[in-house]
Amino acid sequence: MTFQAQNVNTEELVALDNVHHFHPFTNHAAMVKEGGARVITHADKAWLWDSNNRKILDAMAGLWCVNIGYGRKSLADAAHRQMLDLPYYNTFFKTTTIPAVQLAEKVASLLPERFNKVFFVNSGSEANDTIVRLVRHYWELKGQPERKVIIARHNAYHGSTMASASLGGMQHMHAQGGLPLPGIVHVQQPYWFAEGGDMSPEDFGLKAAQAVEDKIKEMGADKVAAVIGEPIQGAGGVIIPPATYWPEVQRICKEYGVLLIADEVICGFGRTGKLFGFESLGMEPDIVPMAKGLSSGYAPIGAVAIADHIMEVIDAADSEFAHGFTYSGHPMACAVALENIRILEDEKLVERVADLAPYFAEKLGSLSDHPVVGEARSFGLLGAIEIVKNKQTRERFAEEGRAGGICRDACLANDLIMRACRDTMVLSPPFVITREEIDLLVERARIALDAVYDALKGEMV
Ligand code: PXG
Repeated sequence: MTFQAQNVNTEELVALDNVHHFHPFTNHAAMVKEGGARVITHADKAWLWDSNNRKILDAMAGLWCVNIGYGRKSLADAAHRQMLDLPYYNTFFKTTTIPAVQLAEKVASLLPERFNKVFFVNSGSEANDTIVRLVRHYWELKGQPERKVIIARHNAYHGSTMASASLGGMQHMHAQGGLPLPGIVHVQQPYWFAEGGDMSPEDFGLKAAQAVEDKIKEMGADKVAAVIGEPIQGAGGVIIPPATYWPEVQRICKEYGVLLIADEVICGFGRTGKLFGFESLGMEPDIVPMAKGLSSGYAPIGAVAIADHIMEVIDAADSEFAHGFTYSGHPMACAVALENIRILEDEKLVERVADLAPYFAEKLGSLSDHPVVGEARSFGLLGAIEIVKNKQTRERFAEEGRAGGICRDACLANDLIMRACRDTMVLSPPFVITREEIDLLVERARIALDAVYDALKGEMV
């Protein structure tokens, strides 16, 4: 395959990267000691190439985002055309642009009827920051300014900015920068494999939902603004809640008049086999943040869809929402997102996910017989493999993350990208992955699990 940056001097690039490039979520000293970063040069469909010309199966679709697969020329063409016509103009001060209008209308048309307004941002983090300000502003306008508390879940991921990392339930993130912000509280996650003990998944789902009601009562129902959750937690380890969970949380939110926010940054645009995760999991959200799948990662863009009953309060107050970004509704990013959605629809890629899901589940499930696998689960094209020391008791290996790290490194050595969330391996392949590529993925995953077994079997007695 040809690509623009031919003849890469890998050594020189890596040396410069080590000196000048501060990577996100990276232990730099350790990365440099191990020889530095891998240089990814080009990609096609579900495959990446690095500067040493290794061809790698990307079972993570980048970072859960390149849903339509790499190498789509029409998205590059859409960006090119838009940048020639109008590379930038803002959407503040009563101006708009053609792609921003078209994308707002398109996104609204994909959502249930009650959603007609879309606020544009540049990332999932910005979408969730926007929501913290929006829901508090909404309750102030509604004459209930004391409703400030937002309930989130432990081990959730909602982004990396101050407000979105506060909504997230990652302790190692809260430990840096004095988080969470006041008024953001966390409750038990619906993670049956890790926390369900002897309960049936259905009973455990109800128990985890009860934690939301308990927290509402503890904080005072008149103090709670909203509950936020990913329909399926992604970065937490592809945690698929029991079927009882979201309908019960939904019922509780309705009972106490609390807004429900479905973070669709990973699940949105087809990953669960329906357009949005809330449709698959039985939620009826009032606000929907989205990003990644909106443009399949081809351009940085996110959005927040807001239900009519919230907009009515904002409009009736005749007040300005004092919030926005230079690049809210960026014309190039909107044009790319529109072309991405056209491809999703024309190639019926959401239907393809639904169609592939049973095959993916069956193949992934075939790994459950492996001695270090406690569970292999999936929903749509989201998958997880739980690495354990004891299959019966679900006990983990010592030093959280060590077994996962061994597995991830063994995958890479074998040209497969599968991410480790502590000791849970996670998968989120592009929607264009083929059945043969799923077979290969599972074959390579098994080899990596063998490597974990070889390294740690001495601890399994
Ligand atoms: N919500 C969810 C559900 C996410 O998964 C965000 C919000 C934040 O989006 P931005 O665009 O600000 O990154 C995310 C992002 C990982 C990983 O290691 C996951 C994400 C981002 C980076 C790394 O799994 N999810």
